[in-house]
Amino acid sequence: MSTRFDRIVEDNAWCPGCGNFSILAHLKEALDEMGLDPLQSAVISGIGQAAKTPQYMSVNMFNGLHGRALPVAQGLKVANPSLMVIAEGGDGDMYGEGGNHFMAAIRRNSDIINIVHNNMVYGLTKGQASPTSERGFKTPVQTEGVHVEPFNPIATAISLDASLVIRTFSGNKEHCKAMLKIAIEHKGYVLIDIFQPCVTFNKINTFKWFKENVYQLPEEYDPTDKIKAFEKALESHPFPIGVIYKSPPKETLEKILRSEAQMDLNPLFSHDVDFGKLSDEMDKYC
Ligand SMILES: Cc1ncc(C[n+]2csc(CCOP(=O)(O)OP(=O)(O)O)c2C)c(N)n1
Ligand code: SF4
Ligand SMILES: [Mg+2]
Repeated sequence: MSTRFDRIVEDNAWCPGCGNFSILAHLKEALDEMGLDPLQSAVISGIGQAAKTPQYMSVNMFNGLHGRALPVAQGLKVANPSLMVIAEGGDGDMYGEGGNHFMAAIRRNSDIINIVHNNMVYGLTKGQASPTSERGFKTPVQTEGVHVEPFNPIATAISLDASLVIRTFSGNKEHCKAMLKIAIEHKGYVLIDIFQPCVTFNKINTFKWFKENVYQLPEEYDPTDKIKAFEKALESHPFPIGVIYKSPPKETLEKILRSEAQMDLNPLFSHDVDFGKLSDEMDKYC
């Protein structure tokens, strides 16, 4: 299916069969079907295989340092709240190198969508353990297997009262697209952790493994019940997928900062500039 977010790319660096292809396709279709304008959308990423996603889309993009997508995405949203802003990357990028930014972004509640391709491994650097690698996972570096329990992003996000917390699986097109649409629609910070097989460096958590180790939350599940959400976050093998937690409504970072500065939510470039005042200010530094 073609979308307005498609970009013709001669060289795609992903391995054939990688789950990243599905996430890219689901995201482009979700954005297109929701009528979003590529010129009014931005995808910000760091480093890694997942972080290459915006390079394969027709969209405003910024590809920065490893683990540093979230601060850029939040700054962009504050400067131009009319943009739809996505911060996208892998489990290493967002939960490891960018772990501090992950926690800060949840607390700040900027209206951004934080998409994490969770393949439980460092793909780009050839298969070392990531924060979400399971205990016992053997790699060329962790030759005797990972010694610690995996980081739980869902429980962490709930504990910090994230505005919306979602988990889905790249191999379930219908579910993944539906969850991406809910995430895009939501006002406030959204974590959408997407299980994604890395066919080259993770021979344990394969497409088949994920399929057998996830189950969909039933329709009657209430994501506003924080205690129940915590219980769900702690479940594993199988892992629940769906909207796991939704916080009570709260103000976004950009709204708070703009109201403190007595500014509306229009982009900075559309504000009138008082050049006389600006000139007076500049003169102070001469
Ligand atoms: C500060 C810093 N540390 C380490 C690296 C090396 N590095 C690049 S990508 C990567 C791992 C990426 O893993 P993940 O974010 O899970 O993405 P994937 O490739 O699995 O999609 C690492 C360790 C780096 N570029 N910068
Ligand atoms: S190394 Fe893994 S994550 Fe990276 S492109 Fe290949 S299959 Fe995908
Ligand atoms: Mg990874």
